Amino acid sequence: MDSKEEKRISKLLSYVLRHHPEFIDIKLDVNGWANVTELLQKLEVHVHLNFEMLEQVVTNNSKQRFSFNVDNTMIRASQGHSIEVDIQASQKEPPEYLYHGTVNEYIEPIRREGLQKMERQYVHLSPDEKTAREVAGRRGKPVILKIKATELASSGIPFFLSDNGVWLVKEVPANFIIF
Ligand code: HQG
Repeated sequence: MDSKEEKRISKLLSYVLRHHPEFIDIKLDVNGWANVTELLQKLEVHVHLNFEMLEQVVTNNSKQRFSFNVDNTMIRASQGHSIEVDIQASQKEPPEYLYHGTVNEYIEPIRREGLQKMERQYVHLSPDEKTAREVAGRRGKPVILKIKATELASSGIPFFLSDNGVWLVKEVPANFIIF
């Protein structure tokens, strides 16, 4: 399997495990886990995948988007869900600043309403500017916002850290953003 094929499978997994499990008629548990055997079976019409190939996709994934449970019988996306699942990300004190990469056209509404989770379950924040730049690059020319994370946490908003190092928060009011 080449990296192009890995990417295609990764995108399909993201689609199913974060947004549309019903696409292959699979159910995720409350914590977002899918049964691996069932997943492989039900993906069959879209892609021929065995466990070793799935493992390769999970291991090689640049952002470690997916993880297995301890005995490899279940798999889930580590973050990025739009469907309501409890990924049990650990609540953690953030560093003083975190970063969010966006694009110019969203700046005006973000100034008004702050950062909102939009279609997802959380606003995603990056630990460094470089990562934020990559996130924004999906949409266009990056605009990087600096978030006063410690201050926001002190105001009572909990911060969570996903298994793959993405900071998650329900919202960031505009007064905690350095534009
Ligand atoms: C923007 C990818 C208008 C926000 C990435 C963003 C990330 C607002 C977009 C992960 C707004 C939402 C998440 C407001 C926020 N008004 N626009 N009030 N508040 N926005 O995709 O952070 O590759 O849901 O700036 O790497 O871009 O899929 O969030 O541009 O980690 O694994 O609304 O997705 O990961 O877009 O990306 P998204 P995001 P994967």
